This record gives sequence, structure tokens and C-alpha cells, in this order.
Amino acid sequence: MKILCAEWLATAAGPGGFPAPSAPEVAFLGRSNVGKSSLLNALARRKKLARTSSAPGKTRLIHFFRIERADREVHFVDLPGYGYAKVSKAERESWRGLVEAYLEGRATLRAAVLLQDLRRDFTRDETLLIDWLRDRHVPVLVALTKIDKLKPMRRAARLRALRESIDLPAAQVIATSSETRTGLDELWLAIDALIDEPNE
Ligand SMILES: Nc1nc2c(ncn2[C@@H]2O[C@H](COP(=O)(O)OP(=O)(O)OP(=O)(O)O)[C@@H](O)[C@H]2O)c(=O)[nH]1
Ligand SMILES: [Mg+2]
Repeated sequence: MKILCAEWLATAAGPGGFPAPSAPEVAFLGRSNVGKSSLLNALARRKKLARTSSAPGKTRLIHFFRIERADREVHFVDLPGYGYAKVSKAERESWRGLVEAYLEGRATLRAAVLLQDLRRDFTRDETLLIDWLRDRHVPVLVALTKIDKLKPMRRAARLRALRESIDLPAAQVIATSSETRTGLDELWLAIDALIDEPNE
């Protein structure tokens, strides 16, 4: 996928900071440290568009990026990660408030990409999120991340197991690696298909 331009658009701590809705948006969602910012960068073919970190749970902000391709403009939205053990109840509530304000109120949101480490099982957090998004008619893709960390045989077995354990069509669960760029074309195609879907 050729990217003509990828640039930072806005950083928001609340709805007041969201940029005016314009292009179709794809939101990246998942546990802290799962690889959201890395996947966003890999899809945009930029090394340092979204900041990545090996120290999880730092960001409590929403970052918006503008991705320009020859055929269309898409906005990527990097949501703060959840599930970091060392946060207080108040911080969890503030995460929920911020993320829900975005996901519920955004007319241009076309797809949510929920990230899940291929080596871990889905938890109640992921199944609740998928149900929550479905109730609000937000189409969901699951990107299984860091598949380079497993040998090919284990990889295939984990992909099968995770597909079977979640209530989504298999084609919506895609194995990826930001490191080796595996699965990124497939993920772009799945994103495009959702953007092109007529609105409900
Ligand atoms: N081997 C490997 N490492 C990865 C991959 N994707 C991300 N990582 C590493 O995982 C760590 C976390 O990546 P981030 O992209 O910052 O994760 P995040 O989900 O944005 O984290 P938060 O913003 O803290 O929620 C970094 O050290 C990355 O280098 C991948 O595909 N393969
Ligand atoms: Mg991040």
C-alpha cells in the first residue's frame, strides 16, 4: 500500500480536543503494550509517527493521524491502552470516560481494530469490548500482534485457537507483525472493505 503522506493531526485529553470529523477514521484499541502504536506506524509506513514504548501504561491521551494514499484519505486514531496493572480505579474510570466519549460520539468512525497478542488468550476485557462495539454498530477487526515471536507451527495453532475462541468471522481476525510486516496488506484490505461499507 503506497502512502503519500502520514502526519500527526491532533492529541486530545477529552472530546474538546478531537479534530473536526472529516475523513473516515480507524481506531486502534487494545491492552497496554500490545503494539497499537507500532502497528499504526507499520500500516502508515512511518517509523516514528505514533510514539512506541517498552514502558506500558504511560499515555492517557488520544492521538489522531492523517494518512493520505493515492486513492483516499484515512484518519488513524491511537487510543490509550487498557489493562495496565499499576493504575488506580480513578485512572481506569478516566480511561473509560475518554475512550467511550470517542467511540460513542464519532460520526466518522468506520472501524475499530482491536489488538491482541498472539501468545495470550482473549480475556473478558476483549469479549466485553467486542460486544460493546457491536451494540453500537462499530465494525471490529482483530489484529493478532507480534506473531514474529512464535515459530510458524505454533503461530498457526494459536491463530486457529484464537479464531475459535471469539465470536467473529475468521476473516476478521488477522495475524500481524509490525516487525516483519506480515499481515499488513491483509489488514489494509480488511480496513478498506469496512470503510467502503455503506453506513448503517
Ligand atoms: N517483536 C515484536 N515486537 C513488537 C511488535 N509490535 C510491537 N512490539 C514491541 O512491543 C512494545 C510495545 O509496543 P507499542 O506499539 O508501544 O504498544 P502500545 O500498544 O502502543 O502501548 P501503549 O501505548 O503503552 O498502550 C514495544 O517495545 C514494541 O517494539 C511486533 O510486531 N513484534
Ligand atoms: Mg501506544
